[in-house]
Amino acid sequence: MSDAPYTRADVTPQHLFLNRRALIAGAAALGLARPAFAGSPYSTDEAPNSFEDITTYNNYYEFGYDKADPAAYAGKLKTDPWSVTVDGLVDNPGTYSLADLIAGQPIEERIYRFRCVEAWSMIVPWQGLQLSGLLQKLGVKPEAKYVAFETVVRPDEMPGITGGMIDWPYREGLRLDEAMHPLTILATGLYGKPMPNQNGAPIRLVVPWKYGFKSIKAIVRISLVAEQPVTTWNTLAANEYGFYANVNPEVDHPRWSQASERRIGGGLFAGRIDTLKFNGYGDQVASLYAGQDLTKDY
Ligand SMILES: Nc1nc2c(c(=O)[nH]1)N[C@H]1C(S)=C(S)[C@@H](COP(=O)(O)O)O[C@H]1N2
Ligand SMILES: [Mo]
Repeated sequence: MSDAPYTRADVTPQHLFLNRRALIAGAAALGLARPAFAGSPYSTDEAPNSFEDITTYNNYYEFGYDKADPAAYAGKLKTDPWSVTVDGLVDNPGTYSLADLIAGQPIEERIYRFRCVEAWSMIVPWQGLQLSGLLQKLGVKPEAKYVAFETVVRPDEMPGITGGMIDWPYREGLRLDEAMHPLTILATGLYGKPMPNQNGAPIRLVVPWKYGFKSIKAIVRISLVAEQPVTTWNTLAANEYGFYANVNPEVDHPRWSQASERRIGGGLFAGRIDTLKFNGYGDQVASLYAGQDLTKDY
């Protein structure tokens, strides 16, 4: 496995970044190994943030509220062995080892924009599997309308768990059509490496058209349910964090504008950039919300 296409990204300022295809072609011309994962039509051509940016500026409140806390403390989390319980309205419920759970599901690279509700963003080269394939394998019953997820709770390994305002586990959920959308992945790594603990090892959700808080980390439970599930940020402040949480520059957070965002790692020449509706994935996902008022279903 080679990290060749990324080595340059790690050291090259974004404004000088050669496009990815040129880098891959360049690597091939130099006789370097080909990248481990084939490109995907779902990936953006934008320059990925550096591995450093992606793994040192994190939100993962189980390890503390500061952006640097997850990188400092998440190493304590034991991610192997790992099992995931699948329950609810599903043909094949059970507690699966991670390997058994994802067996047979193709792992692809997906380079996605990632936009936090706090108005910062990054470009992340994930690798993972489409949630749709896993749900098909598990057999979703017709009565199921939503998918609910839970993060592991291990107070001994997660110093942020004690005290604080959150009723652990961290919980998230998607409507079934959102979960089945091909852009929705369960990510098992980034930059061609296993998922760093601070980014949600060993398996986390990534839903690129939604605010980052929907992309729940360190998943240990996947439940197929009939009703809209209770989710962490929506429970904490429903007027600030909706269940849908689609990236939307037209609907401000009550305490700040969502019209623009700060691209992390942009360096000297970076200013704020405009936030795109559905984080730029509108062509693919806007039809999921036809007929919904997104100022109410924020
Ligand atoms: N379990 C858990 N998952 C979580 C969070 C968290 O605090 N706990 N934070 C969310 C938020 S607010 C964001 S922006 C992303 C950050 O992902 P990253 O650290 O990989 O960039 O994770 C999301 N998933
Ligand atoms: Mo976030």
